[in-house]
Amino acid sequence: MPPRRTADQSAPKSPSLTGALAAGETGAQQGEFLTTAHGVRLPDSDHSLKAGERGPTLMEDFHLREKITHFDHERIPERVVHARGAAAHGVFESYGTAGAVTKAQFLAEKGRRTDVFVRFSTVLGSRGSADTVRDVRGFAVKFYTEQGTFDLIGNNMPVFFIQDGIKFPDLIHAAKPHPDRELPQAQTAHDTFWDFVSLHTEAQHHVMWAMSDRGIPRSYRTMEGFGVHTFRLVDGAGKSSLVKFHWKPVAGVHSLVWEEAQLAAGFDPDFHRRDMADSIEAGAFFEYEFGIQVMPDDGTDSFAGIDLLDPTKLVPEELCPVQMIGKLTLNRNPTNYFAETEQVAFHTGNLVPGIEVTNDPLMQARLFSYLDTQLTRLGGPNFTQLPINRPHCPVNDMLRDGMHQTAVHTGLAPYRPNSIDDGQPLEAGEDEGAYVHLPRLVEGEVLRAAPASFDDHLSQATLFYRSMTEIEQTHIIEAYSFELSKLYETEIRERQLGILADIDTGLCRQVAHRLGLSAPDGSPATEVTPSPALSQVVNAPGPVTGRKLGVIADAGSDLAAINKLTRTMEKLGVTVLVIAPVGGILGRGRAKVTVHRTGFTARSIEFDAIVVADETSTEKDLKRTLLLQEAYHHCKPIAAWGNAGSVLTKAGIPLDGPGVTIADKVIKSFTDQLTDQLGLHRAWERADLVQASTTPPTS
Ligand code: HDE
Repeated sequence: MPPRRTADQSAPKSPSLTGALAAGETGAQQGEFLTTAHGVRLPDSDHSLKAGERGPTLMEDFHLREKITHFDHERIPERVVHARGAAAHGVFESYGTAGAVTKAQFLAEKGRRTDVFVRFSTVLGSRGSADTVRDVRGFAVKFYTEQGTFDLIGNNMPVFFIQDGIKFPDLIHAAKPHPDRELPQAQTAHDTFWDFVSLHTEAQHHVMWAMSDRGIPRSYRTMEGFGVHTFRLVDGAGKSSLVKFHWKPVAGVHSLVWEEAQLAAGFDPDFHRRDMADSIEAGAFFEYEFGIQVMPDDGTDSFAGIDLLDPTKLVPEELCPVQMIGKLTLNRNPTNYFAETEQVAFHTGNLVPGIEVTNDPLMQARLFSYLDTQLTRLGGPNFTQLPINRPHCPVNDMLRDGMHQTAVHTGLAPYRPNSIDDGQPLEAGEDEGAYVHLPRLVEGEVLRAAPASFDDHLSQATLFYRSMTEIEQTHIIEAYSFELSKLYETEIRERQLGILADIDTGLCRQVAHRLGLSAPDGSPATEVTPSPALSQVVNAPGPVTGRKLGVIADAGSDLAAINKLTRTMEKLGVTVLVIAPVGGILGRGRAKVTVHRTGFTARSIEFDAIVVADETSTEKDLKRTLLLQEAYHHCKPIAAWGNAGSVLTKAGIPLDGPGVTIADKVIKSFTDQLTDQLGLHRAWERADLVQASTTPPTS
């Protein structure tokens, strides 16, 4: 066995540029170890050239050229939008309940399992941007059904910024970094974005969602998804219903707080993708229920006065409940990021019999864009043959040739009708599973104009804001204040304040106050019924699966109790990570505990709750104090047992504070209370105490 290299030996030496190799110098052996005509000695080569010998010329050295040429072309254009993404494979299992409204087999048949690939993304940032920026998240699902591929390319917000697809390039130009200095990266807090949305008031409902906690999800595991547009489901008898698609995370809907999101962007820009990959690897799969709101297709394309073809509007769940029709489980990480996550090509036109689009003008533009964009991104029309894009059902089409064609087609007559190849391929009929659009009556004039029903731009922004709890409203106020403070142009700030005045007087006043501007008068919609289903704040503890608990300890701590706590929490699906001053193992024998994070690597953003173990040293430790104060400041559950309460006291955390659990020992009542606190996500009752203040709690 060759001797192991030490760290400082591992870097290859610089190549010698002195011409021919001297006797005894190592040169090319074979393949990529060949020397160049310049006599450059490549590292790691153990074959000697004799004095006076030279390696082949550059042109002759085909190994080098092949390798460098391939390397030079490793990058493909990143997505124009949604460039930053992370994905997972999984399975969708149907409850069969949608059989009443659609003939799509993968939905209609109870228990039928369909392979899926899901890609989550941010919209604005480039591929290397941070996961936790304030932005909309893409939630794109590819169902590889036996009737063909169905792509549901949705977002984590149920509405969109614009009503007509022709404005999409304008919206994205305004939201992307400024064209002169190319900044800011992955952010909406800049002049061109707010210029656009304050001049296009139809964007205001979506902007309100983006300014809410939905813009900074805790995890892809705790994020809802929406199809946004209204779709048409068709049953076996040709009856049509209008539906909105929903993904409901089994782990509940939760977000970061803004400061955490900012810290994570620095400490761990891969926060969401790491969380998903690690969890799936550990067997803590991500689960979502699939649901539909079903509305009658009565020819009006509207429901309860809401225009269903207007993608800036939602249908409150109180008016039309979401019915669950199946469950999605993400259970396998991609093997190769580029081959799968980067090359996956979603297309709104990938539909299966029983699912159709509607005449929503935004959707109509998407039907063109998703196919077109792949021609540049994936270099030609055969991207559907890439393994990740290939349907999982047989395909027999007459598409031929083109860049990167991998199929070896047989037959002489790729046209129909033909009399040469026995008339093959034949066109399938509807009874054989062909996709046949439901015939629809079209009448009236065709105009480039929006219907009058698209004119109401603000009433659902009002509805959303008024459906929030007080703490959620505070977060919205702070988000608007942050973003508008970052603008250079006061005129844009004032224009946006004028719109806020027409959404909600209180919201406008609060934001204006923080900007140091006066609040204009407005006339917000009066007849708005709040939809409590839009709020994320829970009153009763929800599931804790996938949550992360940090346990602060050191060599002197009660290690047996840490192991007991770990066993209990892991049974509930919670990951327990032990944080100690330095790495390694604490204790020995049965009571030994592995250290997962140290004072150097632990940061509060990683944990949903923090516990301090009994007998942990009370010596001053600034890193530990910061960890606890940050978690307390972000309203996370905090706990301690035995004498560890004094660690909290020294960090300035009141033992009787909201969301603080104290016990003598790790007993059931202690872990139950901690689990309940985790299930509530945050101790928001603490917010006034720690967040309204400009200084964190001090010792
Ligand atoms: Fe997209 N969108 N979009 N979009 N979109 C793309 O497709 C586009 C819209 C969404 O993980 C692109 O393959 C237009 C709404 C997601 O690969 C592009 C319009 C919704 C993803 C494109 C819209 C979305 C994309 C970029 C207005 C929510 C990521 C590369 C007419 C319902 C998919 C690509 C993935 C990606 C165009 C509007 C969601 C350029 C023209 C509304 C989740 O084709």
